[in-house]
Amino acid sequence: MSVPDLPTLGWDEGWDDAFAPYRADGLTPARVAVPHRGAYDVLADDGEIRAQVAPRLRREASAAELPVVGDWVALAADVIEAVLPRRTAFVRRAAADPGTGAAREQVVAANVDVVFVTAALGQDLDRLVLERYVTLALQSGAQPVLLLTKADLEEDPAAVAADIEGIGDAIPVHFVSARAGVGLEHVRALVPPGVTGALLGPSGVGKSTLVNALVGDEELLETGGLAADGAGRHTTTRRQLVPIPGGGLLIDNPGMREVHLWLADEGLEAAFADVAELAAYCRFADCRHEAEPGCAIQAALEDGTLARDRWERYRALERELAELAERLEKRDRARGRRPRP
Ligand SMILES: Nc1nc2c(ncn2[C@@H]2O[C@H](COP(=O)(O)OP(=O)(O)OP(=O)(O)O)[C@@H](O)[C@H]2O)c(=O)[nH]1
Ligand SMILES: [Mg+2]
Ligand SMILES: [Zn+2]
Repeated sequence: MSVPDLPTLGWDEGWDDAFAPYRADGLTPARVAVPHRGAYDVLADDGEIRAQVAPRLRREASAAELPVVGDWVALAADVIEAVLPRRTAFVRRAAADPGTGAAREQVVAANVDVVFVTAALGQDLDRLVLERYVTLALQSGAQPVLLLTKADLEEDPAAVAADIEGIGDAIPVHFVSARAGVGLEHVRALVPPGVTGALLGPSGVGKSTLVNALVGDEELLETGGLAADGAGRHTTTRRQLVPIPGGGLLIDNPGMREVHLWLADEGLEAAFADVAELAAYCRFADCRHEAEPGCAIQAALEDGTLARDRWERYRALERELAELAERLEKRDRARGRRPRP
């Protein structure tokens, strides 16, 4: 793989400013492309390097501060001495620390500009799941785009488009087929040189196949078929940043099953900004939006300002988040009681 120059990798004046102190120390910038166990493939001005984290950084950094795919790092030869502050980050909620009980966060990808929320056509789309992914994308700070794959399997794209209208407050929607070579230009246009995109979505929707099509190498990333029962299996097992010839970068992710684990309240509010705004007008600050007098949500449902199915989806997500929080809390309590080694 030929390594693009730093600007194509996303380096700009802002990064340059952030890097000034490291440059003064004689360090050079590089971008993390593939995290391995105990090592990282990083892309630098002079090519791809297998780098290690400096023992001092490993000692002093919290888990969330260690390099992840997409991070800009400061290198001394093949040693990562520092991670530049992230512009955007996908944060995954992990189980709380059994010792302190503090909530732990795991950053899985950094400095992503555009998140392609992917779903496959030719089967029913699950609005709720798509909304979850969009919520997650918003939460990371990246711009979400809905990417409907396997367009060659869909007879009525217009009906599908109508079906998913309004998800996440009107984010862009594109249809692609890696197999038929359709719609690839939309992805290319959204990921020009210097821009980083990430593909997010369930297993088997064709994320890796799409990256291969954009790179023009069918064998670059491993792709797989769905199991006969349609359950899908994970073909991709690690995150990886791939330069697109003539364009920017795409991060291929393993398909995610437990999307809900990634959700946080702020993401929910961002995806349902209209609901949050309405709720601010309820007479009681702790309004449950059921039968309270002066409930702005109920009023909006009655006069049609708020669609009932949108409200129901919001409620379902909210319930799910509450259940998740409860489950995590229970698990953490159970772990907290276990004697520590
Ligand atoms: N009909 C059709 N099939 C496709 C298309 N793109 C991918 N596929 C097929 O879908 C299956 C899954 O593709 P992958 O690219 O491995 O899917 P993935 O999203 O990367 O899956 P994970 O790595 O498990 O998350 C493969 O059998 C592909 O050949 C397409 O545009 N049309
Ligand atoms: Mg894959
Ligand atoms: Zn209310």
